[in-house]
Formats: sequence, C-alpha cells, structure tokens
Amino acid sequence: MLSGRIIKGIGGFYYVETERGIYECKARGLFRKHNTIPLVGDKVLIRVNEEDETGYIEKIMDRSSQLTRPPVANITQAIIVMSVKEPDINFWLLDRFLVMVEYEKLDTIICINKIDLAKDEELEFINIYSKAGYSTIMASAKTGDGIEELREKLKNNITVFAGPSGVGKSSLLNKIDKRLGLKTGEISKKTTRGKHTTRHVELIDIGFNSYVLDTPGFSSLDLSFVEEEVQLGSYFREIDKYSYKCKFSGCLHYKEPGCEVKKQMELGNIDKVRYKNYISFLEEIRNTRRY
Ligand SMILES: Nc1nc2c(ncn2[C@@H]2O[C@H](COP(=O)(O)OP(=O)(O)OP(=O)(O)O)[C@@H](O)[C@H]2O)c(=O)[nH]1
Ligand SMILES: [Mg+2]
Ligand SMILES: [Zn+2]
Repeated sequence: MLSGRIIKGIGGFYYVETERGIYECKARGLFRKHNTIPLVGDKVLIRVNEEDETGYIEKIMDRSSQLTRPPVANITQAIIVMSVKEPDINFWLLDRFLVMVEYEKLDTIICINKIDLAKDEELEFINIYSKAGYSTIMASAKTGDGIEELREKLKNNITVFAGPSGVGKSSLLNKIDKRLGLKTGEISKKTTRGKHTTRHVELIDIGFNSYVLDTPGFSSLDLSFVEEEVQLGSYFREIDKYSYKCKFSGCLHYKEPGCEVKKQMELGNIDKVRYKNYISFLEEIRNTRRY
C-alpha cells in the first residue's frame, strides 16, 4: 500500500498525492458504514490497481483537526482574509470567523487585503485585533504588500484561506506562488460583492513542506457549534484574558455585577464593537437553545 494525502474530492473521486504521483481513488463502502467520509487533507493509505492506475482508499489516518466549513482535515492554520474595501470589511463576520477558529484551536492570522484602496487612517482598526492578541498582516495582491510576510507564515503549515467572496483570497495565493494560476473574479460594480469564482475545495502543494487551501467565499457562518453560552467568552481572546477577574465564575459579561470585562471595556481595553458582537452572538446562542 501507498501513503498519500487527499488534495481534492470531486463527485465521489478523491485525488491522492503520493511520492509516485497523484492517483484518482474511490473510497471503500466501509467508510460510509462507519460514518467517516474521507476529507480533503486526510492522510490515507491507498491500494493501487496496476492495470488502470486508479486506487482505493483503504485507511484514513487519525486527524489532528477537522473543519466542517470548509470540510477539510489536518489544517494547522487559518488565514482569515477580509478586504478593506470592495467589499468593505465586515466586522460582524470577521468576529464570527474568529470564534470558529478559536473553537477549532487553529493558529490564526487576520489578513486585510486591498490596502492599496484605502488611506492609512482607514487601516487603524487593525490595532483592535493585534491588541486583542491576533497576528495580523496588511496586504495587497495588487502592489505585493504583505506577500513576503504571508509566504513566511505558510512554511511548514497546512493553511486554509477563508473569507467572503471577492476579498482576494485567490489573488493573494496567485501572488504568493506565481505557478498557481487560480481563477479570480470581478467585483460586481452594482453590489461590490464577489461572485464566487472559486467553487471547490482544493489543497495545493506550494513546496517548503506547505499546503494551502483556497476556498469559496461565504457570507454567513452558523455558530451553532457553540454548545454552551458560557463557552463563547473563551473564543474572544481579550474577553477570555480578563474574565478570571469577574466577580462570579461563569460570568457571561452580560448584566452581572462586578464584571471585569465590562469594566475593561469602559476603560478602553476591550473594543466596544467587539463587545457588542459578543453580546449579539451570546443572544443568538441563547435564542437558538430555547425550544
Ligand atoms: N485593488 C485591488 N483589487 C484586488 C486585490 N486583490 C484582489 N483584487 C480584485 O478583487 C477581485 C476578486 O478577487 P478574487 O481573488 O477572485 O477573490 P476571492 O476572495 O478569491 O473570491 P471567491 O473565490 O469568490 O471567494 C478581482 O477582481 C481581483 O482583481 C488588491 O489587493 N487590490
Ligand atoms: Mg477565489
Ligand atoms: Zn464578566
């Protein structure tokens, strides 16, 4: 048997990269029975049919991580891409992405693209996120700003690029590795939204022991994976940092007295918009739990 990694899945076929090349493989019925479906990113063992050079996936190795959206395994790092303009940055969505990657315990980088379209003072918001404890990169696929920094971060990682449609995920990847030639799209002049140019999930080998995953943009993100309201605060780094000083353990930083998080917000150490989004997500989780 030959070991490899699933880099793409289309219509029931899996493309497995091995030291002998890429094999088109089918999964055995066995997996469906046990409720494990092979995912892009999976390390697998395949049996190759020498006659037609196709293969069967015989075994899926244990996963170090598993995302549902996009469906992919063994990711080590997420780069959340937002554009500063065209489309305008959406903080509500950014904060939702951050909740997801914190939940998945992935290393996270916030990448703000299209800085060529903005004035310096329009980029100051990023301090909120670096102060909260996130790595940030300001980039432009057009001018090449930030590209070297991104390239450096990708080394020895399997990195997913996630973010809304039209923010420039594929454009950034094309700039990082000139050989990729990923399809990129126009922004609709009317809505300044992207038109979902990238349609499937594919892991791309860019050398240096690194893979990148270009993903189709999405405009919403369900938070139903957060099971308990009380967990939510731990997915906001700056809220998590102060919550140990709240008067009540299990404080939701909502209306409780003696709440350190609210105090730090008043002092300006926690951003008001981030806090507002926290409260809005908290209410959402609370309302979907009430049957
Ligand atoms: N001005 C400017 N335009 C950019 C930049 N990066 C990308 N664009 C443009 O933005 C549009 C969308 O870029 P894509 O790379 O297709 O965006 P995407 O995030 O991959 O979109 P989906 O695949 O639909 O999710 C294209 O017209 C790009 O030329 C940038 O840094 N500056
Ligand atoms: Mg794309
Ligand atoms: Zn509190």
